[in-house]
Amino acid sequence: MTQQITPQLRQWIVEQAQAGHPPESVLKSMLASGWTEAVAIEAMEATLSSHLEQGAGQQELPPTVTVPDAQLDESPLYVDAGDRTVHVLNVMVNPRIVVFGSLLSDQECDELIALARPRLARSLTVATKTGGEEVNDDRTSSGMFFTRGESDVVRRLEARLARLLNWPEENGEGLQILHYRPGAEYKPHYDYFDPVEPGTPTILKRGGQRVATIVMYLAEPEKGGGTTFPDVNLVVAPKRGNAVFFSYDRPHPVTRTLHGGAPVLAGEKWIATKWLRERRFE
Ligand code: PD2
Ligand code: ZN
Repeated sequence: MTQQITPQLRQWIVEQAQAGHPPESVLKSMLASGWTEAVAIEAMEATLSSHLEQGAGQQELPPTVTVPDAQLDESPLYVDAGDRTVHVLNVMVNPRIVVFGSLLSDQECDELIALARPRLARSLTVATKTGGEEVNDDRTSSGMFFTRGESDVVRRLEARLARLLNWPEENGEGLQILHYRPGAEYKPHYDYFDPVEPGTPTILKRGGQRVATIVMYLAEPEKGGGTTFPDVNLVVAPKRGNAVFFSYDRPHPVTRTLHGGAPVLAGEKWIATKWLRERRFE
């Protein structure tokens, strides 16, 4: 039986490319749904080249910007972050994802949790339609924000992050603390603000786009609760004191920075997240 390249299949292939999925993963999905390899490759080549010829592929990507990063050029095992030597555990180039070890001491983790606990409320996410905030079923944690420089431990950590990631402290949003109980999760999302959403221009007035995220693990669950990067099949284990850093140089899925917090299966997970903006965050 020959396999037909239908208009629906062509449309699906174009959508996958537009969503930033690399050809290998599109091919893998097609093989998994029963397409023979030769037909799948031909369908992808024919569809994407004719799509490009029609000019539809000329859709402009947002321009790239400079992003924070640690100085890892000489593949160091440790980085001097001013008041603390931070361990480099894993480094991925594209997408840029770095796992750091021992970024925080146990005492700092405990202090942040103790300061946050009485101020927790059900987590809100930015309402992209309006630029305000809303409760969202994709995010079943509870959390709070510290203001920048609010206490000794917060100031110390902010200075350490600025030095580690070579990015001004003032470009950081206030530190956010999140608490996940068993069953709580954060479904995969991008941290940048979607340029096509109507609320985005308002959000950008406070310091431009988000360009990087660092998620720091303050208390580890017994099972589950890893930070997932579905586009690259990566799960970062939520080990206390460690952190995962990732950057995105344009607000677009081509950055492959889709990420989520997997459901906590046992125990409790506490994290601190710092989002870094292009410019001073007011
Ligand atoms: O808790 C996490 O692992 C997680 C996952 C995705 C945190 C965030 N996003 C975030 O704070 O942006
Ligand atoms: Zn996130």
